[in-house]
Amino acid sequence: MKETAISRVIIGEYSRRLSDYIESDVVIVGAGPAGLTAGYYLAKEGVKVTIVEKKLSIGGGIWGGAAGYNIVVFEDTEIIDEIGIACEKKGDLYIADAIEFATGLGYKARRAGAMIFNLLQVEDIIVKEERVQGVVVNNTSALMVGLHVDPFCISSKYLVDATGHPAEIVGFLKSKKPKQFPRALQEYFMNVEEAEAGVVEKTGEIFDGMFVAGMAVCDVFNLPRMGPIFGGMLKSGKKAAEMINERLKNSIS
Ligand code: 48F
Repeated sequence: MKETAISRVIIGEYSRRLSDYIESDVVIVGAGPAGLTAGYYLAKEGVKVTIVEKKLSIGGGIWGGAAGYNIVVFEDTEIIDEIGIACEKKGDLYIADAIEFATGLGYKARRAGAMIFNLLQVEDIIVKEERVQGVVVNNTSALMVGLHVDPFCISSKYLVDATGHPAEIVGFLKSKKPKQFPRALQEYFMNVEEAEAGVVEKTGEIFDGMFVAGMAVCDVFNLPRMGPIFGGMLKSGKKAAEMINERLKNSIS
């Protein structure tokens, strides 16, 4: 029967992928611009990387541009050129179509080999021997309606919090280790120049086995917000990927 054949192939393939990636080198939480860029640069180097996204769609804050005006802005085109997104120079800035950016970046990350699981929400992390070792994952729909459903887990050598403004994954660490994370997870007033530079500078490992990238960096370090300018997000994702690539290479040799 065709109907059940379709269902069987979907269920079989999804289960195969999930059970393959249940032990990943890197787990990235959040498929926004920072997470997708990190995923792209890791997968390109052959790293087994899983991106977990709680929403149905990837792209995070890309889609809406500024207040729903779906244009995004960059200060340079280094990464955007590599991704293959068309840009137009406007004075000192470059603009791109938010829809092309979201879909193009997602396509590039997936094509490079990053596995993306959408509609799954990271609800906690695994910390053993003072090192982050993986994530606790549940079905977003079940969480949305408040069902009492137990989660499953994905292990990681390195975890990246790319959850944007809420810095949700650092929040789990903070709630259980308040002395190590005493600061409130909160951005400072908007300041584009400071935020764009600061988010890249502070991208890195904040706990053994756990990196932070993208807007979450601003929350963790109380840096300013920057609104719909995306270069810092891409550079932060790339920097996290390069740092993790380096660590993984060193652990092999
Ligand atoms: O918010 P988001 O786009 O974060 P980002 O990559 O980029 C920030 C910019 O979009 C913008 C900005 C900078 O110019 O101000 O806001 O740092 O993407 C974060 C993604 O993480 C998902 C969320 O649905 C979004 O797609 N996410 C958040 N919490 C979880 C999660 C979670 N617990 N589990 C899975 N996904």
